[in-house]
Amino acid sequence: MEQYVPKIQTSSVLYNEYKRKEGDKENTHYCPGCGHGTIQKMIAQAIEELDIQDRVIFLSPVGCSVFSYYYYDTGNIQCSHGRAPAVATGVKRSLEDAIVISYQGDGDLAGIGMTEIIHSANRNEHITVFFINNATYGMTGGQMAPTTLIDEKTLTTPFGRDRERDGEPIRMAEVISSLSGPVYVQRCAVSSTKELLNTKKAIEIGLKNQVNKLGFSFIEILSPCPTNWKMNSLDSREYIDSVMKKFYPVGLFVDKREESSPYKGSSFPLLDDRELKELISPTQEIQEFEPINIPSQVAVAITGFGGQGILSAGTLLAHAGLSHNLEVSWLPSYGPEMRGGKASVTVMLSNESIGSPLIESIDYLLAMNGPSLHHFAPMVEKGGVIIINSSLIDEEISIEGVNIYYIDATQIAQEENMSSASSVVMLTALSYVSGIVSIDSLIAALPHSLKKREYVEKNTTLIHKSIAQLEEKYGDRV
Ligand SMILES: Cc1ncc(C[n+]2csc(CCOP(=O)(O)OP(=O)(O)O)c2C)c(N)n1
Ligand code: SF4
Repeated sequence: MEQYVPKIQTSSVLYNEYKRKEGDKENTHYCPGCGHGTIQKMIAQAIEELDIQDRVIFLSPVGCSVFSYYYYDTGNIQCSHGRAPAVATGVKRSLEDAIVISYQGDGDLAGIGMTEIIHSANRNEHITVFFINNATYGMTGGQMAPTTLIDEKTLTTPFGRDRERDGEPIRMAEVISSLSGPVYVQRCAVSSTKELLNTKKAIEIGLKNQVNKLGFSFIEILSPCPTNWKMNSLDSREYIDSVMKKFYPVGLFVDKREESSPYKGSSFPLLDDRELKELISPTQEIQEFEPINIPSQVAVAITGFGGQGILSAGTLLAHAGLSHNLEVSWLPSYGPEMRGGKASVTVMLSNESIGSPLIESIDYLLAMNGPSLHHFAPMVEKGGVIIINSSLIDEEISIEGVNIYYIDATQIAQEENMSSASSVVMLTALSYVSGIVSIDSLIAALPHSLKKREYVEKNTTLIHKSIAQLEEKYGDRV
């Protein structure tokens, strides 16, 4: 096969070909002249020069740089709007050798994420933050940002930003410098060659501070957005030098590298598995059951509508998995409606650490109503299983390589005067057909999701009754 040769090799830290990107896989999605491309290339080069590629976890924000994971051949996490410093805190505290980069725009960092950045800086988290200040909300079409200059025209300030109405723009490098935590704060710019060289140097220092375990580094970079500024590339760089820098002076604000001693690691003791489980369920002892031999990872989807007990069934299954000493994840998904809207939960059970709770395919689908069956059935793997709530789904289906079971879940639950517990009948069927968790572990997990003793007893009876019906229909369980 012919080898792919990139047009321009910028850094080995950036992919040669952007395979995750849709369409054009050779060029980034940034507009021509955008500062993001220039800055991201310099960050990649600094990572390469410091030889830290295998340790970097790059956190991208919501904003034009949301797709940074298309480009960086490093660890990647895409964070909720403004929350990257909080995510970075968690990542760095659990992986102390990682080099954690929080890359954020001005809307993301100084608008919605102001709380996260202030507190992480104040705590002197050992992370590096690159703050890309283009004075506008680039991705959403150029609205006023907290950093938009006075008199600057944007989509939402067509006559210019007004000091009385909109307040002063926020100078983040100065705000961060007022805190005692940070070790290094610098403002630089993507404009002239001289500024670019300064920016490259500041990026290197910001990353090196993490290598040397010195503390929080904040690099603000004035960056062009030619598209929303309605300028060409050259004019937008000139605008940074002649206009932006007057309000946002470039330079060094804090440099405590000399007086900071390297971080020696957390003094908090790490919890072992047992202590962790007790912390999650402080009031209930988690019973231990025989380990279960499951394939390395099993994905279960419980699906239906709000009010069917879908999410609690997921919790029950996750608890049962825990008591078999499996790794578990629980990821709910539901519409804004309280009851009656779509609801589903995916639970992963695994013998190994679970990298992500997101699933691409399903091993066991518990379909509690027609629409959810039709929606999720195409995701079931060959060799997988679908369990259908035949009380509400009046059809028989056949999918090549997939085993289908039917159980009158709603009816069985109603006969016990427990119409909202039909999902427990479905879970019982899952245990019956798969053995991925035992019936005993399901029963033992009931007090974790049900507070009243009376409900625990009623659900236990329901589980036994469901087993009897399943055995009558399908024979002895696995
Ligand atoms: C919770 C939430 N609020 C608002 C938005 C809409 N939104 C997407 S990007 C963005 C602003 C991005 O601007 P900035 O952080 O300056 O980055 P840029 O696109 O300029 O690089 C906003 C408001 C959203 N996606 N999510
Ligand atoms: S809109 Fe602005 S910030 Fe976004 S990619 Fe285009 S030039 Fe860059």
